[in-house]
Amino acid sequence: MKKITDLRARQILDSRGNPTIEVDCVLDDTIMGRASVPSGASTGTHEALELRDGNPERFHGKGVRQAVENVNTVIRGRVVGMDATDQFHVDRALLDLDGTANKSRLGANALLGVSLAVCRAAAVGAGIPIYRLLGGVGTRFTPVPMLNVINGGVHASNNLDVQEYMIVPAGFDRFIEALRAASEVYHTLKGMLREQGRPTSVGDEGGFAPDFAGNEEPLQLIVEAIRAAGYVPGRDIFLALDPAASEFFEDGSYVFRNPAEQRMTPAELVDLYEGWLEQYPIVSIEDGLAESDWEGWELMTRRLGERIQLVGDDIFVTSVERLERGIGRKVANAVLIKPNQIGTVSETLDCVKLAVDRGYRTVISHRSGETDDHFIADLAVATSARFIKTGAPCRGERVAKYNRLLRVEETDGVPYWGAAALER
Ligand code: 2PG
Ligand code: MG
Repeated sequence: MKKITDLRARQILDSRGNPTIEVDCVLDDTIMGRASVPSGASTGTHEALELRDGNPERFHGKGVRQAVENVNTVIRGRVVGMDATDQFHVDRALLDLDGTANKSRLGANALLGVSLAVCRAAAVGAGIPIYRLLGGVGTRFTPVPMLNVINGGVHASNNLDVQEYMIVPAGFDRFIEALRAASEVYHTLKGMLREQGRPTSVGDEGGFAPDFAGNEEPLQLIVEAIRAAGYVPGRDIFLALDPAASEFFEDGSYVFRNPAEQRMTPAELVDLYEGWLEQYPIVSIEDGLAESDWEGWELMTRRLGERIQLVGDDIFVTSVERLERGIGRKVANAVLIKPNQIGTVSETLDCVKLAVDRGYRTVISHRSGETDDHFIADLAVATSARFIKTGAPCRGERVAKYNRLLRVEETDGVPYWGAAALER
């Protein structure tokens, strides 16, 4: 037994310069696990509640003093004395203590900070990495990264309606080679933008964020960059999109504003995606439709679900309940996994398990507001997830996760999913 002897939370800043919560979990007065919590911008309505102070005089209302205090008082009082290696019971205790459906009493940010810190402390105490603690001998693969090289939507101040344009270097034998290719394409793309006299400053997730002539232009440019970097699109490197469609869903229509206002029915937007699939090597679309548009999602899954991966983010919010509903209605064929959408490590693992049991793929994901904590890299390896998306190969908080995977590959020799990740 590794007894939790102390728990301490504090406010730190995330990658956008907003407050977030960091938690230290101490075992037997000697071992410490530290973790911090990310924060979304295009958050789903059904996500667990991120507790913010709402005091306009401090951090424009985004302070997390109350969440910090919740950890340092009521949660500390309950969790100190518990066994850190018993993640399930620690998480149960957190849920009971909160007692609400959406973690609104203590805050999902407070709960997740504790859940993650306990998990890390248990791994440190056991002298094994988190991916071994959570994955055991079942740990089989390192994931294929989906790197967001062009940012739009609410992650940038440019004119793109589509939020994320990702490159997917699946056609390599090792993670280190895949990451190298991604970095080379990223820098080739930067050179092309510079040559065109366009800004190369980056968005929240490290992708470039200039204005574009429409939502299709980035696809053309990325394919060109892949070629110019010496790789073959559709063989070495593929594309993926996260339009984050909940953000442009208005009164039952999908509204693009670039280059001009275009109102589309769900079927028309699916037509548009289908056209893109004909022209570009796109293997995955996340949140192609909005979180509340279940009928639209059914239609999109019928039309595109056999051809590509359709990932539910806002519609599932890492919730077993919502994913179950989606599986029942034949909606999507993959689920995005974000621990802070649900609030504890155990519930995150429950959602992964449901997906795996029912033949849905998993994509482990960062948030647009991040810290240098690389827990999700371990989570991806622990669960042998096919994919991880954690931004561009740029910005410290993004590369922290990719660099963690490099180390895992080097020290443990866990094989790369590679092209097999794209198989049915
Ligand atoms: C998403 C995420 C991460 P955010 O929509 O998938 O890329 O964005 O964290 O802003 O919700
Ligand atoms: Mg998303």
